[in-house]
Amino acid sequence: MVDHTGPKSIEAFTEAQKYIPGGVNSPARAFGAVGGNPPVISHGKGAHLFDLDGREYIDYVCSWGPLIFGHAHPRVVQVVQEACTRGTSFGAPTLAETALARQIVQMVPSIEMVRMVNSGTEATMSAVRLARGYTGRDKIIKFEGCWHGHGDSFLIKAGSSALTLGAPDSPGIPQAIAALSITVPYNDAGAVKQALRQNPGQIAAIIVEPVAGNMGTVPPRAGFLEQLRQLADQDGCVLIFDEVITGFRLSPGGAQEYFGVMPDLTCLGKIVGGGLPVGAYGGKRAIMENVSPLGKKISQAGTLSGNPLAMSAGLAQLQMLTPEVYTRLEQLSQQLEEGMAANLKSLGLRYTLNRVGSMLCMFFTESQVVDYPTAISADTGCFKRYFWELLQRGVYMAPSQFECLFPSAVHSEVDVETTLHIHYEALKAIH
Ligand code: KE4
Repeated sequence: MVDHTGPKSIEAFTEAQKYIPGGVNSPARAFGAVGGNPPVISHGKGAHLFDLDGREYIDYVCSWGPLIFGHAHPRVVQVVQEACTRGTSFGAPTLAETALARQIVQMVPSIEMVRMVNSGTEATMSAVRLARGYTGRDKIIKFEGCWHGHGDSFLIKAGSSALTLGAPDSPGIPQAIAALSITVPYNDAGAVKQALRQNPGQIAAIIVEPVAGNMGTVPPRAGFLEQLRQLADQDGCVLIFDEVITGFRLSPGGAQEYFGVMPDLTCLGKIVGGGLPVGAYGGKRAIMENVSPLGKKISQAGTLSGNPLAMSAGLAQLQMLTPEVYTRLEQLSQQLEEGMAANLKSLGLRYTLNRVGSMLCMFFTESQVVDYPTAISADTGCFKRYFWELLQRGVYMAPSQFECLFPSAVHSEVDVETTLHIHYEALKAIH
């Protein structure tokens, strides 16, 4: 693999590594899975990114999902600039946080009350603590291949058999905490039923990505989400939808509106912040009214939670999400999927393409990808070569086989046509 990254990026990344572990503030950006040096970005505009060496890319990472209207959208820039002039943070109530909370409650069908935090990780950590405090139970059920951020309870891999209690998936996670997380296969409601039966009255919550976006794109099987709803009702545990990716992306009301299945709690991030640091968790009033300072006073706090700049960016972005935007997103995403399928066919390749709305992923495997084992059957060596062929031709996607492509509402027809041409050339170059 030849490292095509320009000299200014390499110099800057080398400097970054002197002060920041791995030169990055999140390991996903370190290019570990694809090798080489990441381009260091100078700026973005619309659907395009520009690196320090002046190279231009069509961007399908879009900051890992938040930028559904692309980079530096004029409306978002304007409201943040205006908010800045009134002060950047107060640590006191402001109209901006009520406005965003109201917008979320109006858009996300199951959310009656919502609390702002600063990241998706904070949202999922807080939602699990709330479920534990509300039910008085300690264990959680999560799914193999789903990512809920870096909270201790989530960095747990499936035990020896899928139903045994978890083992830490990172140093620094005490076994005592790992033992409280049960990891089962995605799309396997039977395994959930068995785990609930083996832990009667002990499960506080089932937490799931309603469409998995962290093992590539993996849709829920027909009926899977409905079965989780039934099982949670029968058991009395809390059903948490981690909609950090799917929220506001699949529809104004996220996956829960798209599939018509209502969780008890929802975790949000990414799009809700308009590119600034925002997470949120919300749901049934009866549950949320136990978040400190109310009811059982279940703790969650944060100096910059509800920050007025972030609130203004998030509100501006959500208010632009009209039905026409989703029509356009669907058109662009369908065009991408169909074009990629046509390229595969003309090259005699049979790789798997999964798509739900504007979340899509091409897996370097011919198997159907329905869960973690089938996702990791993909040839990551092939992906690595494909990734660099795309990047050097000007298409910027996540440096991992196990992420999604995120088209935005501002990708143009020309962007899509150019992408499909480059997709064809990249596949041809590696076969
Ligand atoms: P953050 O703490 O990164 O804002 O959100 C954590 C999180 C929670 N839930 C889901 C479904 C998520 O996808 C994420 C974060 N996603 C990753 C990659 N898909 C962000 C990239 C990164 O970690 O840098």
